[in-house]
Amino acid sequence: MQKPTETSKKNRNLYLALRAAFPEKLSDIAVETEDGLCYSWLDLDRASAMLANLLASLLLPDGARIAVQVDKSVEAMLLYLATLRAGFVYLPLNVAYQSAEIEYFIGNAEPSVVVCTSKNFGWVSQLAFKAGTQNVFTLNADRTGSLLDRAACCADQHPVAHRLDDDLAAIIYTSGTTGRSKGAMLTHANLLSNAEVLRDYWGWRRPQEGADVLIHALPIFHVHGLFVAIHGALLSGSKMLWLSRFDPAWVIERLPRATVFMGVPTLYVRLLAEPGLDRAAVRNMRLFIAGSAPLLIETFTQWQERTGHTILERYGMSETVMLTSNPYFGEQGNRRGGTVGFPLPGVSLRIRDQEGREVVVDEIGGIEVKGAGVFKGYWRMPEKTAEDFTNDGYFRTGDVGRIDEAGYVTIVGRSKDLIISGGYNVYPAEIEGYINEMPGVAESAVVGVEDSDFGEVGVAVLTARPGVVLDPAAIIASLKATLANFKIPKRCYVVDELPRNAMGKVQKNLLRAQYRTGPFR
Ligand code: MLC
Ligand code: AMP
Repeated sequence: MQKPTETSKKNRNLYLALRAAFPEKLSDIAVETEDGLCYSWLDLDRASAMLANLLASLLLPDGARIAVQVDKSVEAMLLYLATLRAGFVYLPLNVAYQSAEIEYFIGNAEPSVVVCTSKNFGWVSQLAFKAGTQNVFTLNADRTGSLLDRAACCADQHPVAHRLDDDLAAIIYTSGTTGRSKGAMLTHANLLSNAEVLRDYWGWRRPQEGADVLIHALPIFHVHGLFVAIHGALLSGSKMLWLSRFDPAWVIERLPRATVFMGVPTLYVRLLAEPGLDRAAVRNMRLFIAGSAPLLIETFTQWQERTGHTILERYGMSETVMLTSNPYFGEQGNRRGGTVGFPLPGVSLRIRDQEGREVVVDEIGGIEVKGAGVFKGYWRMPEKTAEDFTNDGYFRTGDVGRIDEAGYVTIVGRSKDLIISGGYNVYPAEIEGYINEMPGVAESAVVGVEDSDFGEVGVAVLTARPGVVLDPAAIIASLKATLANFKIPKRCYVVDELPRNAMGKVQKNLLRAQYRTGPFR
């Protein structure tokens, strides 16, 4: 065994790096909420210490998972920081998930602590206790709940737990093409290295350099809002104007006081629909960043025309954090609409065809990546992990793209059967699995079709068993009772048969073309 070097033994806890970047004046405001509440940098440090002390007092095993399904709040962010600080593993869950989905995550991740809203405590605690979780706390957006009550009795100083580069910081569940979600294991080094690269690449300004102000309008249970946005602000000592949910009017009201905004394309589409979005509103803005789903060239161009700003599009995923970005600094090149820019420093990105040959300039193939941000593997799924990495250590993203002569990467599609709707991933296999179980259904196919608001939405096409008459509205209602709302197909059709190719495989491309438009039926 190799003897650890001095560097490898150093405390590499991500919180330590974030804390070191706090501004000197800890009494300055770090976060301001939409209802005017202000948190200083000292408040962030003390409150996360109290929560970390609470977690530490529970005597949890090493590597314990802290599963959190709560509404967006500053306290939820503090719980994330506290989890890092105490050295445990943060496991955020979309608030839209319902009981069957939560049961799977809790069963799979076996968290030692579950934090949910008081409204959901009944059913969530039942599932958690059944799965062996010993601690269930509540946390509500109005700062009530047992988590904060208990933390109020804890000390506000906490020594940051010693963690190495390779230790887990978070598990982010991403849906799988087989219908079952996989937990992407991200380490302290994955998250810190990516945050540092983005700080430099996007020119985040420290307070002494004119201070950035970020409008934080994204949910904090995914990579975009939790890591890219929060780490970016904390690592540069920038203030956040914190919105508990995206409301275009709230964003526009805050634009004159802000310098950075991040959003999925739907947020830009909805902002463009607001008459208040004009050059005066964005006069102090430095940077608009988009990602998580393809940004339409129309949105990119309209934004330029309306605001005079060129959106910077970047590309990433839960398993890898951020991979590519259009340039911020002019000397690196222009921001090109329709492209996701260049591989970020430290990211090795290649495109290979189906035979595994690296393609030439402008040729299309599967995107594979390697780099410090690439995750450690899927939680308790070694076979799936092995399947998704090449023999020489590249991660197969499942995205299809090309690189042009100047080095810009363009994503042209996906080899994985995935719908990205308003920045959320929806795996058709999961929805089809539920539909196929419904009485009277013979088979189903869920496909993604264009949508002007969400970019893409799901449409379900199904066939009935002989002699059965199916009601599409009842199918949708039944799905709504089981699955997170964003996964529900927006339209549903019952047909005599699904189109198949010579191999018997359903031809989803034909369904996509056929059901591109049309009423719910
Ligand atoms: C809401 N609805 C959606 C939806 N969001 N339908 C499809 N796709 C979505 N994304 C539906 C609800 O089911 C509901 O339907 C109706 O819209 C209104 O719900 P709502 O909750 O009021 O919606 P709204 O608040 O308007 O939310 C829309 C949104 C939200 C765009 C603000 O979806 C959002 O915040 N998206 C961001 C997702 C994100 O952060 N992705 C990052 C992933 S990280 P009904 O029928 O029930 O009324 C990643 C890696 C990377 O991808 O590169 O960043
Ligand atoms: P997630 O699993 O939620 O992290 O989603 C990751 C996926 O989002 C990627 O594999 C891409 O398919 C998609 N994605 C992220 N950013 C972009 C982008 N800028 N353009 C197109 N697709 C994107």
